[in-house]
Amino acid sequence: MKTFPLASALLMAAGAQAQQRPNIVYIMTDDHTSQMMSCYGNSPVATPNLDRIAQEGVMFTQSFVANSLSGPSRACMLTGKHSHKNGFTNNEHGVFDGSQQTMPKLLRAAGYQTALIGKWHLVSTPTGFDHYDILVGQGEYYNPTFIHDDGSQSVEKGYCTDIITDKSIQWMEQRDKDKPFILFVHHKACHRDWLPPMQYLRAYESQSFPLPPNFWDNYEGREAAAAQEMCISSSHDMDLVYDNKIYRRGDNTRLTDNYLNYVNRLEEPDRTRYWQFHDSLTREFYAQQPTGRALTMYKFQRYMRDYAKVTRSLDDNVGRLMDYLREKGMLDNTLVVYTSDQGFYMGEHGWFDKRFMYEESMHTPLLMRLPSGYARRGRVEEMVQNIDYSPTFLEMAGVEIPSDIQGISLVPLLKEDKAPRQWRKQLYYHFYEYPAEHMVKRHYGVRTDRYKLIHFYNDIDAWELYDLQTDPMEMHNVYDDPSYAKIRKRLHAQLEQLQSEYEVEER
Ligand code: SGN
Ligand code: CA
Repeated sequence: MKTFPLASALLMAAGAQAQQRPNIVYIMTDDHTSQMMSCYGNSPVATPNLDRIAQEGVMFTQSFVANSLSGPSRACMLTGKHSHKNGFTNNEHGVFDGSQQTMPKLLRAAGYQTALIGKWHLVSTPTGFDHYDILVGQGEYYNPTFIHDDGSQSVEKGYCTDIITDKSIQWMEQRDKDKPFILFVHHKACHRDWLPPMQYLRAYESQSFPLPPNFWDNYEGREAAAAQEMCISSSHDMDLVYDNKIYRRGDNTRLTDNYLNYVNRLEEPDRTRYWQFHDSLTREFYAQQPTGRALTMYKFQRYMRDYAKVTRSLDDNVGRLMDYLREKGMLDNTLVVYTSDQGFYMGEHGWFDKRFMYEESMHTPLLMRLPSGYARRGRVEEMVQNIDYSPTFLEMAGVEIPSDIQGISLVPLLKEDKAPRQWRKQLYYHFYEYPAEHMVKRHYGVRTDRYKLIHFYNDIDAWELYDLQTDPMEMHNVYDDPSYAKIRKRLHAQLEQLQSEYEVEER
């Protein structure tokens, strides 16, 4: 084949330029909350590999989701739009419309290789990816089934967090190294029912986890908070067999079959090791037979220990992925993002799960290790939301941000090692999945740096207002407090402004 020197020189230049566009490794967990990350402070478990990303890069302290539930949060991230615009408002009735504009599609059209590995959870077949290898629905912890991009399925041996990391590294190994890429690493961990990896089966068992100060909340003045079904103390909400793994042969709770099906995916000798340990826990439990508050305390400790075991393997695997990028010399030209599809309650208000616009679940961890050319380091205190990820990645890749994207690019926060003078002052939130598991009522609202206004609607009509400065645990609804009348009026106006800006029809 005849080559023309000028044409090949141009092609090489284009290739070199293409390579300069940063790669993006986007690691998103399921339900990993910042209370369980040591870089955020006060965590009862250490996450040294995540801490290292925070030390070498930036840690967002005011990072939030637009809708605190898996599918909706993922749809917001992929489209840069709120739920009412991307159409995926809730897990139970949603099917993501894969024909719409998404950030991976835009990056792909601009020459990026795009790959997705792990939890997808948007029901429809993924679109916009050169390669995908996804879990079925919520996925399984042990020997999980994967759906490959040729439509076939297979059971993969091992623990899901390890497998997702292995597959991510394998994909990076065999990718076209002349092109930039975005890789979505979507873990199942730390989603319910927190089944431990074998190497940490007995870890954290002697550790006693402190109760959050508002664990025994009585929900006074907060009707929707009182009506939820996500209490650690309730045997209906947190199941002793399924969630706490206290099981005697023949025990039959609402979720026993699910529990046994998940555990029985283990093969020998792991299955025997699993049962030896959990049989011993069960014997100890029935020797003590705790009741009332003692039973709740017992369930809390079990919950925290299982979550900690799952988290530790997540941290190990992030370390493994970072080692790969470091060894290959890729870190200088790669944006690494660590986030979750939402936050989670670790006993605050007496709860597990998420959904509410209250801090622990609206907040989501966000760490970034920046490619060269981005000077910001340390804590970033500006308010950001998961609809911002799409425009950020597009801008970093040099792709024009479509005008219908509702999030804003975080590039101005990251370029210089100082905060920009102007930044957004308020965030919009909307949760739709009701009636449904955990029974969190529909609500929407506005959050500013200091206040939060929430409207619970549908089969209820209740407004709540919190002053996060004086009441960071959101225990006192001051909506009807006359001393907040002016602030309340201002927040209503801010909410209306957001609803009109985002073209919310249902108000
Ligand atoms: C499952 C869980 C719920 C959880 C939802 C949504 N129940 O239904 O506890 O709130 O997922 O989670 S389970 O019995 O199946 O474990 S999400 O992160 O996917 O939105
Ligand atoms: Ca989730």
